[in-house]
Amino acid sequence: MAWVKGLLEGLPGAVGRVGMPGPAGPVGPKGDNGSAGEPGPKGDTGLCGPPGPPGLPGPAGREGPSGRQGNTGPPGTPGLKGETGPKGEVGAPGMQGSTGTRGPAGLKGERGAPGEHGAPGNAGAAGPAGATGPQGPAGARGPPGLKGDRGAPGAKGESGLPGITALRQQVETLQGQVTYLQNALSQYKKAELFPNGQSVGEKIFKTGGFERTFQDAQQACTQAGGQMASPRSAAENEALRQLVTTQNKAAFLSMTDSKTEGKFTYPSGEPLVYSNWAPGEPNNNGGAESCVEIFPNGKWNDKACGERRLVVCEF
Ligand code: MAN
Ligand code: CA
Ligand code: CA
Repeated sequence: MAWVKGLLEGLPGAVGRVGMPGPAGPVGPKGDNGSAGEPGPKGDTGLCGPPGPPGLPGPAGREGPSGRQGNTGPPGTPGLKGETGPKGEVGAPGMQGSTGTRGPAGLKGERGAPGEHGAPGNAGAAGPAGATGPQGPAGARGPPGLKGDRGAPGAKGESGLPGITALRQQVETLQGQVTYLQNALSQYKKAELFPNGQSVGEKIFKTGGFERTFQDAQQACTQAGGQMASPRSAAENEALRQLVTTQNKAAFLSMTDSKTEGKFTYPSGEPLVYSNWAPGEPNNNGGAESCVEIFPNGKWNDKACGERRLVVCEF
């Protein structure tokens, strides 16, 4: 034992200083292989392979459009002459004939009344010369003169009054003419009102079918001899509604409150005698609504006059 030896040989001195490191040892043995690394990136695409065999034929395409129409063929031979048409309608009774020619001269007139008293005869020739006496008294009244010549014949007298039979004939003719005109008028009215007009009472509403500002609409109606639509009753409003519904466009009416805000009047200045405002109207929306439109439902709305609305006139 070292310490035992130490005890026997005396106390050891102090520990000396640490010596210099020794020289590097020999190269150690080769270590174990490390673990496998991450796989590398994918390689580039290879070259294109050879083309495959051709595919099967596809189904037939859709039928093409039909070709263009051929040219017009040559005209056919003229047809046979048509049958004679039916007899025409009976014509209207003729108008009254013109005045007849002057009648023959009248019978000779009655003998005329005696003529006027003849003028006094001329003074007689002077008597034989004698002593000049005083002038005598006036002589007696002379005898009546000779009868005057017969007067010229009088002008022809007026023809007598027509007989009652002739009058009956004239009335009958006039009745026929009136009936004819009534039927013709009713036919023309129907044709005229289809499809842009409506007749109600003695009034006719007619639309031009176009839209205009109030001012232009007013001009169009007055120029045509009418005025803008002014329904003055429920019946007139209903007739107008039907017209507006057919056109499916709101139309302007003639009335405005341009003169006094809130007081609508006809063009004559007369206040409304009938109205059919929509709920809440007139509201003078935006402080600038002086005209009136009627909707296809027949209700009215005050509206700016500068808008364009269907033109409907009344006659
Ligand atoms: C709304 C309402 C009407 C008005 C119009 C204007 O429909 O206020 O009263 O006239 O707007 O376009
Ligand atoms: Ca107004
Ligand atoms: Ca309004």
